[in-house]
Amino acid sequence: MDFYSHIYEQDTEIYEALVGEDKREADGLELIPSENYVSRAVKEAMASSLTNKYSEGYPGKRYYGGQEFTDKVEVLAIDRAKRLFNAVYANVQPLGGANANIAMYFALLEPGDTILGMDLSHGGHLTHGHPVTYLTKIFNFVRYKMKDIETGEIDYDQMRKTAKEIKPKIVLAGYSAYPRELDYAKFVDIAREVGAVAVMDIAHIAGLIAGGAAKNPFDYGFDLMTTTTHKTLRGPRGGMILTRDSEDLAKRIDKTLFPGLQGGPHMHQIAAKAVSFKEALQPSFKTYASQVVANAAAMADVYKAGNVRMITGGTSNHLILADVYGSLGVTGDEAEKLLDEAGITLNKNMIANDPRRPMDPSGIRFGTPAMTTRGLTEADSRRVAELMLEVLTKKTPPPRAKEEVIAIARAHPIHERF
Ligand code: DSN
Repeated sequence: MDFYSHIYEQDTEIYEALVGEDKREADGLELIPSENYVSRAVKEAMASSLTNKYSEGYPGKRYYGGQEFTDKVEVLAIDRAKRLFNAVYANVQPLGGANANIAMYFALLEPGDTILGMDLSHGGHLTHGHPVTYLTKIFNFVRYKMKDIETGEIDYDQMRKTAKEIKPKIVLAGYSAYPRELDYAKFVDIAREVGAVAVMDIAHIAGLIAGGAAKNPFDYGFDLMTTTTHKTLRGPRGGMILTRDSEDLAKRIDKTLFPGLQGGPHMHQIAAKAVSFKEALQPSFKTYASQVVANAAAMADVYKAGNVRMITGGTSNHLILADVYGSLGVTGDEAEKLLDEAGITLNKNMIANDPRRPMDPSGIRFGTPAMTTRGLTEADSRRVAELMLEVLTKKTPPPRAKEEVIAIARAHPIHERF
């Protein structure tokens, strides 16, 4: 436990919590689709001296001295991000995905302007206009939905009709609980027809895009993308904004983020982003990204064979949304707790048109980014899915389920590969 030797000396309570979390991660199977395991190199950058430094501004234009190394770090992060996503501009300072989306709205809109985004209950994100967010006090969000929950097809005709009526300034694609690819060309067509900026929130699938296992929305004409860096992209917790070709948009984003919204950038986090982007530029990351998708498909096969309803009928990306209440009579909350007891972590989730409540919905959401990092393949993924269904069907996790989970986890150490 060398990594924590100083914490051990001076703060036993935090030391115990850190060691406990390390053990939980090592011995459990992490299926929350927005989580991953960073490399040791990314962790080292997060723990570096750059956490001490204030660097308000941007490379070459800072408000504080001593920026010789911070500038180097931020320029490298920006260059690598641009290469990963074929972008002309990247701002790597957003502290998280929500911050990136908030900056994007303030850069592109005036108060009262309208955004057309995906409904949360159909897969969208809180920051895409859910009424509980303060964003809805400032901007006018109108939401689109799926036409067919069983296939995941978006109602593009209705979207076009709505867009013509409400004249949004932003047509927003992207999601946090949608298992299919979107028809990007249709989004861009609709945005162009009404003079809106086409924005895609790629937070969940950034790693799949970077690794070539999902389409790049920039190839279809999207103007701007926001993302987190810690999900499929496997970097540190954080956010980022990218543009395809507009210098003007880029300048507006820079100014809005700082000094408009944030203070000093977290330079240790930016160094860690740079390290993870270099990892994602390697050929091995392509193998990783396609394995994430193959593993999710293998799990969906088992759910399908077990007659468990999946929203959109399965998956084309890294995540699955299963209607466990409708199919197995166990609520999302019960399922989350039962699986937790067996050492499998995932999250309860509302499904489209859910008759239940957010704290105890009908669904569970799970995915493969973290377990694929550990080296699990399709056969392991099928076995994990079978174990999940066994636990959910019996409604009491048999002790051997937890033993098997621990055995699978220990056979695939988190940092064996990098
Ligand atoms: N919390 C993230 C997720 O789990 O998808 C989104 O913000």
